[in-house]
Amino acid sequence: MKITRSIFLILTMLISCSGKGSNLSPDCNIDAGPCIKSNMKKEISFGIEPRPVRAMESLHFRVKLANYKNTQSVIVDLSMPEMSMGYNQVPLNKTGINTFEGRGIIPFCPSGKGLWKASVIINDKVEERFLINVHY
Ligand SMILES: [Cu+2]
Repeated sequence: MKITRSIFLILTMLISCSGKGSNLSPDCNIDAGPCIKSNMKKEISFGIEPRPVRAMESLHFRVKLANYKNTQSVIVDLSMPEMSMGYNQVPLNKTGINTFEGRGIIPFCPSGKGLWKASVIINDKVEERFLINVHY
């Protein structure tokens, strides 16, 4: 059932992937380890394994938070800048005091472009965006 859903998700993405893409570039090197962004005293660490990060592989997402209070939910939304890639959100489970983890897949984009945007959504609000390069 879960596999069927994943395949459906990937097919939907392959079909819906359209647009010319953008001239943006990665703002962090996800292959080197977790990326960290901070805003005031709040800090988000975002990591993906295994590295290097590849499309069409089962990926482990890990978000670590510092100075966030009352965190009810953490979701990673995966999209491509200026492209329609369909819905792909990975809900994370709390695995430690400030650690949230989950598994997901980044699909192949027929355009060949590997720039993905991972938005970290905390309590239904986008807190931070990471532009990462994914290998095909
Ligand atoms: Cu795409």
